[in-house]
Amino acid sequence: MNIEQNQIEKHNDSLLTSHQRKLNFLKEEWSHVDLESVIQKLVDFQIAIPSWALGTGGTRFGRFAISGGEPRTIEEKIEDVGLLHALNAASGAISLHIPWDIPQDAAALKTLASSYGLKFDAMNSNTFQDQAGSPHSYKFGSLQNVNKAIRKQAIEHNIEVIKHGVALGSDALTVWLADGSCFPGQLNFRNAFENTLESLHEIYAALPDDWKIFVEYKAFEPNFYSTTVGDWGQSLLYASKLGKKAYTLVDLGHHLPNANIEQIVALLLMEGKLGGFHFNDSKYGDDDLTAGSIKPYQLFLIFNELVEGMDAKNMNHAKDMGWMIDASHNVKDPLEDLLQSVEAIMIAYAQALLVDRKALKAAQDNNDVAAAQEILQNTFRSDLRAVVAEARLRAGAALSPIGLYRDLQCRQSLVKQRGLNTVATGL
Ligand SMILES: [Mn+2]
Repeated sequence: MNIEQNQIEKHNDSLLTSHQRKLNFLKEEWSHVDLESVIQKLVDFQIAIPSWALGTGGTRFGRFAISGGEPRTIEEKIEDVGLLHALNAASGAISLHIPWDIPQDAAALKTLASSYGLKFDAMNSNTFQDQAGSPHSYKFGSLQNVNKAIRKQAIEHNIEVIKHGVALGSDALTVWLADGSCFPGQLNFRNAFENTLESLHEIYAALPDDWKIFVEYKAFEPNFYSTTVGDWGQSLLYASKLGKKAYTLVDLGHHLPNANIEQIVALLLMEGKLGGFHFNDSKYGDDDLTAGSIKPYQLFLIFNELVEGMDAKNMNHAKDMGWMIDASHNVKDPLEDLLQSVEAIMIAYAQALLVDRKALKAAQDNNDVAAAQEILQNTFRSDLRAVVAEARLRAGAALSPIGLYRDLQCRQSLVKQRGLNTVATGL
């Protein structure tokens, strides 16, 4: 379904007085900083939506269709991201997954996406499932496999994904491997690493010059004893050995419990090797919960390092990193959930932009621990929702994206259009 501009304006008009009151308060509170440049950075910041987050996710215990109206095709997935982008003006890209979303007519898809103001973000390959008709199984790994023919099949799949991406105007490939082992003795760690590196070299060689490859790591699951790209150190090893087009990708849910992700981010940025980011939140493991729903302070601390580290390298916050949500939902309307994730990310980003860096540096140089904490918590505890809403307003989107989504009965329209029992391709 399409949202008309006048529907957004009518919605915004109804909330404008209250919004302006909150914004004016913040303008006064933050009169010593350039709030305009913060708002502009928020307008520019875009977070890609993965095609697999638009339908109902599942667990290994089952999958409950919740809301109906799930997108059945890539075209409908693009339409859903277009709907999100119309509501929040911050979801201007879609990330496709092959083979769940094989494009039949790339030119037509590009036209459709740009009609919603969307670009194609990083392409995702899949060697963690066996595909119908494939001669070889990935049961014992893909790029790491002891069998060369299986490695070759996985390499060729990744090269195929690059080709699809080139046709769509994407410029990055994300490789996440389920490869690893479930029991001690199953694998020779060094051989698994070397096989994986050799396979990645072949994929790297097929990358166009202006492309990046992101090597995503994950501590455990589906393998439970070892993972062949298990942590940021292993990912950085691969990325460093591969070359300048290779980067590490941080997925917030892919760490062991209590890992200091903000420190990982700071050091990867220092090395110029942080290329992509997957947002989600978790309580216990790779829970794929809504960004900011469990640990909002951690999300802020991560953004604090992202902003500090990117500024130190003169990087463009909006363009020099692949930002994406990676989540999958079992109990919420996936579109409402994505709106909530984007909002949480924008708030954390806004808070990080407002950290008093000069004062923080002075506190650090003086070992003034209490002052350093005060500085960080001062912005974290400020309610910046009106600043984020102002960015949306200026970009022509809704002051309250979820409010408008519900007022316009978007889900009901999608159910009417697509039916109650549609199932999105993917997980
Ligand atoms: Mn991920």
